Amino acid sequence: MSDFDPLRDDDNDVTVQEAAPKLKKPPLYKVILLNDDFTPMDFVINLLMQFFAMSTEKATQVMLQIHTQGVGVCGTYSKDVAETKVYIVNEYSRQHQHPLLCSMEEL
Ligand code: TYC
Repeated sequence: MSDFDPLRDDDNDVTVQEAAPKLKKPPLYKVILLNDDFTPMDFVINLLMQFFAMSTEKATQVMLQIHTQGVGVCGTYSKDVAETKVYIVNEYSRQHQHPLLCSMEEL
């Protein structure tokens, strides 16, 4: 004879509530450019247009903001994309013998 009875309530009326799934949004990162005294303004403007898809006007505005404030934001991305942007911008600047520094910060 089988013990299995689908109608038997043998949990002593304990209700188990499932935990809500803990899904956190992945963090975002700001890619930033730092000012220096040597990198030409035109180089920075062209770099912002080429790697951050900015218009001439936007790139000029961001470059001037970095020039006057010391730092400026190029864009906000997932960690992988931000790391790649930082890498290619720093490589590109080194290839052109400019000391321009690109970095990233968690939002
Ligand atoms: N300060 C530089 C100059 O006067 C221009 C510059 C702007 C350099 C932005 C870096 O991230 C930078 N030529």
